Amino acid sequence: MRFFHLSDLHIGKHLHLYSLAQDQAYILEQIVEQAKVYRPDAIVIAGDIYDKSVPSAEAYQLFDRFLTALSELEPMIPVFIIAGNHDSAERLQFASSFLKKHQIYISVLPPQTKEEHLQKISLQDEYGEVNFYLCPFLKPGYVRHLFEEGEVTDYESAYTRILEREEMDTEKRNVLVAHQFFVNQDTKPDTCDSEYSVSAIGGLDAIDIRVVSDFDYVALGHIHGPQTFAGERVRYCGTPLKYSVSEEHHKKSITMVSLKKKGELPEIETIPFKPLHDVKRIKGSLEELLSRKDSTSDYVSVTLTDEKELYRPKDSLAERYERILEVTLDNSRMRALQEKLEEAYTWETKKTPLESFREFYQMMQGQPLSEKEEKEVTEILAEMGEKTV
Ligand SMILES: [Mn+2]
Repeated sequence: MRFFHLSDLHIGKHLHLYSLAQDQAYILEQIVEQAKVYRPDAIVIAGDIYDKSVPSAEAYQLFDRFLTALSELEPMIPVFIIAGNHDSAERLQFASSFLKKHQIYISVLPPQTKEEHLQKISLQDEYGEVNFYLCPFLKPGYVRHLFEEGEVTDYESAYTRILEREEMDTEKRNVLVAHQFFVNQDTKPDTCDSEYSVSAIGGLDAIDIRVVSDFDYVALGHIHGPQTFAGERVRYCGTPLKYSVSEEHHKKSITMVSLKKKGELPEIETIPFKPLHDVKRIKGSLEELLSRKDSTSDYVSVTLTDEKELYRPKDSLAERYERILEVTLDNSRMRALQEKLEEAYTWETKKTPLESFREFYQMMQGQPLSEKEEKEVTEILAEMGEKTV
């Protein structure tokens, strides 16, 4: 049996000021095309379908078009979807019973009553049954009421309890679809800038992978760079597109998992995505960057190294580069300014907030604070409860 593992589509996402609608439509079409080529037995999407809990009409249309195209494949390929932390349960659930008729299974909330269980779908292959357990993103508070007091104290205990009550048949092959922050003992996954909400609570959301050690494969979403644990048995497949400049070197792909017979490690293959536009950093003097021959339609983060003052460099760059995300300066002047700023913020310097602000103002404005301004700043700082003398 083989299946596609995808996650973190983040449909509706913008990269800086650019809508990625076209880029996303292009990538979703590739998923459909590759499904035609490889004929997987299932397609798994492990959360963060939409970028926002209230998706735009355009985002809905994109996803709708994608599901429609998948459902038109013959023979039909079942699709398993869970909600991530970016998705709204109600909105993702819309029409889910209708979708089930097209073998599109959507799970948006963990069990809410003692009778409810994780959604489980069983498929067959030559070695027997494979059970797919869909576990949408959960916080301890979502499930605490199902257990005795003190049983659920954190993310890890919540997850352990939720899986235990499934009484899974470990003689059979089992696949978990999940959207959480998993760690391997103390090894955390590599993160990047587009996951701003991941582990924002200082690692309290970490769940050790031994909690999922009974599964034959764990299809994860949440972390945006592809990576594996436990001999490829536990895997983050990553986003289908680069969603931040920090991902410029990521290789985005569809993960194709081949499950063998019970007890054997799954085989992982990656089918690379071809993005409509790449995301990259470029660095050099304005003249160098304007004379370069590389593609002009990619999303670029530009660093200019010119020492001399430039006249509206962004305007000149825009003639050569269609999609500029940001333009920053890296020359001796900026480095000196940066150093001074860092110095001003260093505790060792023991500067009072007012002294630091005075220096900052001088640096930015090229003149000292007037008496009146200094008085106002002093008052504001006092209000903030800071020591200003
Ligand atoms: Mn995500």
